[in-house]
Amino acid sequence: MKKLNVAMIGHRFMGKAHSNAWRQVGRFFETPSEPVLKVVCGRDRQEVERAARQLGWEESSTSWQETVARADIDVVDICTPGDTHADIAVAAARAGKHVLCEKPLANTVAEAERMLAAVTAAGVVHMVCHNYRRVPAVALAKRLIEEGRLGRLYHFRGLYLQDWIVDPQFPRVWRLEKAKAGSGALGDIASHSIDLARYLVGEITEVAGHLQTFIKERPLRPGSGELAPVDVDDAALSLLKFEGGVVGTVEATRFALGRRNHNSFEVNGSKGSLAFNLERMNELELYIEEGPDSGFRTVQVTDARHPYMQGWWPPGHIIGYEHTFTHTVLDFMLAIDEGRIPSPSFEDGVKNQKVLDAVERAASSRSWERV
Ligand code: SOE
Repeated sequence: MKKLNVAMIGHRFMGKAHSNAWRQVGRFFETPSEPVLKVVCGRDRQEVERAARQLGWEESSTSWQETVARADIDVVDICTPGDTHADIAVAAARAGKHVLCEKPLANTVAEAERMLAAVTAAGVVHMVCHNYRRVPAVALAKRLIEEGRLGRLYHFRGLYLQDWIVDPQFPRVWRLEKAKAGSGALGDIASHSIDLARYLVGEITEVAGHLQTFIKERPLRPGSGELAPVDVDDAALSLLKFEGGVVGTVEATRFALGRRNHNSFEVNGSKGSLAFNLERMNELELYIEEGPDSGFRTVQVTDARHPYMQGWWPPGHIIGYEHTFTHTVLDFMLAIDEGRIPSPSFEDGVKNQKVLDAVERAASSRSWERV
């Protein structure tokens, strides 16, 4: 079987998730090639060597520039904070590598457009890792909507709630720095809800928004007395208008105590509704209007006929968060083999970034803004 040599830049939370996906994909799905975890890249030599050992990479490097230029690398997988995505992706594309990039695609619309231009000019395959599209229950929701089972769509309601920074003593990590992360809850988690909204319902044309920062200064390091400013949003609220008259909302916050990773949405149409919550990710709530006693029912999305489930276990044997990354790299590999661009592509990444940008503009103008 031919080999697909992967270089991964970054090795922390997302690096761990992506490494697992590259290692597992060929063991559960028929892949067109065999992924080789060739080299992992990070800034600190000791840490990247440790990561290579633990995550299963053949080699490690402290230079992403040298890594993306290597002749034996086919794919560059970007798992770094947002401020470095554009430079790495552009260099990788220029070197002729296919690029998989963590979300949000970039920190600004201009950077995202620069990345899209580079991958398009180079003719390489590109994809943004919005992994939640590839939860089987979410892919089933898409299938049901496309089949017209919900009828004409009226509403999308997205909630992405976390609580990991409620404590004011939680340090000012990179995700709370605009220069590194671009924005706060908006880019980190509302971007997932916006991607799901675009995937399931269609393009967003206009937004109203509000951004709130509850804790404006935090310890620079755990336990340190030195404070650093928080210049990103802790919570991001938006009203959305879609092409075709659907209306929606997205609320994203890291201050919803008790909600650890509550990524949920509901779609309402003229014939039915569906609802999903990542914390019960093997289930889809489905309501189809069938007369006076119709009610929501829970579909367990674990049968071989459900999206992606043919690769895993017998019905009822549930899957988890990490599987969504395995499905993502599977679809990326199939697209490389077939010479097509998968979704979400960098073009989707640019469109997502434009919605994030419009929410920021709307929050400061206090009025509706066009995307
Ligand atoms: C942290 O807020 C985070 O890991 C996000 O960065 C991910 O994109 C999301 O999937 C889970 O939460």
